[in-house]
Amino acid sequence: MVDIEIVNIKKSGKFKKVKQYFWNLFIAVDQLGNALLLGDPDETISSRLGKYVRAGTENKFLIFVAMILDKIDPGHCRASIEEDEGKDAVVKIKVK
Ligand SMILES: [Ca+2]
Repeated sequence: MVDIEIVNIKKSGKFKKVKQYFWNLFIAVDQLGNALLLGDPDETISSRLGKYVRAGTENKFLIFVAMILDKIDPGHCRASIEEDEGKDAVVKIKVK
């Protein structure tokens, strides 16, 4: 006979760990994307985008992408800015 243990994954605390695991992977992929786009490998694309917008970029593509993200999550790019990251970017953000 086979014993089947039914574990309530939410109550066991494993759900929180699984969620954290996928969130960590999402951040890692986001930062890999930023590194591939010549940014700092420790900064998310949203942070970098937020800095470009704050610096007054006139790049229509960047403004468009930021606008889409802000439609999904109001204030997303500015709220995502990591002030302590960006120093290792290959292409740095010019501030006016
Ligand atoms: Ca970081």
